[in-house]
Amino acid sequence: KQNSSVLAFDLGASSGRALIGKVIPDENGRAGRLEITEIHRFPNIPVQMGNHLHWNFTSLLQDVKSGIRKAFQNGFHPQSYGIDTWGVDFGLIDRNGALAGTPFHYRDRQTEGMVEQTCEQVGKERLFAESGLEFMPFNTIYQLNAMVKSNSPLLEIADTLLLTPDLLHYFLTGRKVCEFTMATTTQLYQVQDREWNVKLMEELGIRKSMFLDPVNPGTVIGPLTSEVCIELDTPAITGIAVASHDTESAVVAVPADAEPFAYLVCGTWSLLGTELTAPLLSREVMELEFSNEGGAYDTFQLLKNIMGLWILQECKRQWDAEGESCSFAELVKLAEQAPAYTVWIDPDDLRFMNPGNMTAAIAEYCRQTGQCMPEDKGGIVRCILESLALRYREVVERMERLTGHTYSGLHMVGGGIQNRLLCQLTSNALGRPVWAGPVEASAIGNMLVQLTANGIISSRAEGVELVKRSFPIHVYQPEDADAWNAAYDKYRELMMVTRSKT
Ligand code: LFR
Repeated sequence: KQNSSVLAFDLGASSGRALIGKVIPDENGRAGRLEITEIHRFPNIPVQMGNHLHWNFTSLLQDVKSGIRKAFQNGFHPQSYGIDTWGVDFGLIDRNGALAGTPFHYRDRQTEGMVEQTCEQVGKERLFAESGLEFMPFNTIYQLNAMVKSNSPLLEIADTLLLTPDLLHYFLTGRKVCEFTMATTTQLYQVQDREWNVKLMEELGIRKSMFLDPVNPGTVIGPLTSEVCIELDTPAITGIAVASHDTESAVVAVPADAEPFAYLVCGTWSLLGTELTAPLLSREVMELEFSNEGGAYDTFQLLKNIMGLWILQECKRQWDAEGESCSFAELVKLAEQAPAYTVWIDPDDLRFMNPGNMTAAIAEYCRQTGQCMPEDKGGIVRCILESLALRYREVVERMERLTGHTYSGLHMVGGGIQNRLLCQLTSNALGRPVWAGPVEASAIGNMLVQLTANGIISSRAEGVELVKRSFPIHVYQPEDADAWNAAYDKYRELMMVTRSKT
């Protein structure tokens, strides 16, 4: 009997989780349903060390190990495991196989000013045309350029660069790989030719020998090392390189019927996009700030990175620290009662990237744009959620301009859809339905790629059908069309004035 369960690790910027996915056969013995069970959940808290913000990598590795152990302790026998995480970040391995330094967090300040400097060095248009990526300040290229410019000795001793999921796999299996979807988040990868951008690396003084040739999602990495098996007291299950960029794993689990479809992967970040077979590299794509990221099953994802629920998470963190702690559910309740259409921010204004004091950053934005800062928590949360919803509409309309398609609605997946007010406001702002679900999209997409690699399902389409049969979708229908259209016009005007100033 074939083993039809797999273990997925999905590491997000605020927490990580381990889930078992088990395929329940139908009466014909085919994959009928996917049953998921969470076996481990752990916080992911970055650490400020001196002047830099880092991931607590050793603790993340330990939690992944605990997840493997717990899977077996709970009576599951997964055949394989896969890991997906946020993009762009990496660890450096020295020639003895040890980790050199502690991986930087993408919100570390070392990249401030690096987009401008790098574009000056190598040319902005060229950088976009070759990488297909928007100029997010944290992209790997800017982190490495910052290290080059600060003469980081780590770069001298680095033998291999491993992106976060690959770094975790390395310490579990002893094998070094570079997974394709993560490689495309570095901005050092040439999407058209599908190879590392060696010339660009040379021009920036980044050593090409640190980069391994990418492997496709679904590639078997290898079994856990015997040391890890002894430590965990588990069998040597196989590590599989899934679509290890969390956004790409989430896309695999979007239960879409129609093609083409628009999706929003909703978590700390909001990734709004659509699926293509090849990258779109026109000037307009660059100007509208979209990216082409490599996806699973030979796709490219045309998507826009939107600041997302980070802004709310940071306000909450601050209120918690001030002793006024409130759950997300309570905050959303307050927002429901707060007055509508009063004040908005541009969620993608860079001042919201890592301001330390988020409510002060919002207040400052309001002051500079001639708006009144909301008076209470409910008002602030309302402002954030409405601003996101309006921004989503703006980005959907831009995407329609780029692709020439009209999307009949928006699929929302990821943890952020538990915020039902956000889903409803998004539907309202768009004037179209929102189909919300599944919540655990990244973990599910991670499982589907493993199940394909293990021969339990035979295609991506079969995976999508499995998702549709296994997880409920909540439909939101648009409300208050006139009020929202008026709000959108007002928002656009506000953005036009404020963006030209900032
Ligand atoms: C979402 C995500 C985004 C990426 C951001 C930073 O979790 O992976 O796709 O832009 O994190 O890496």
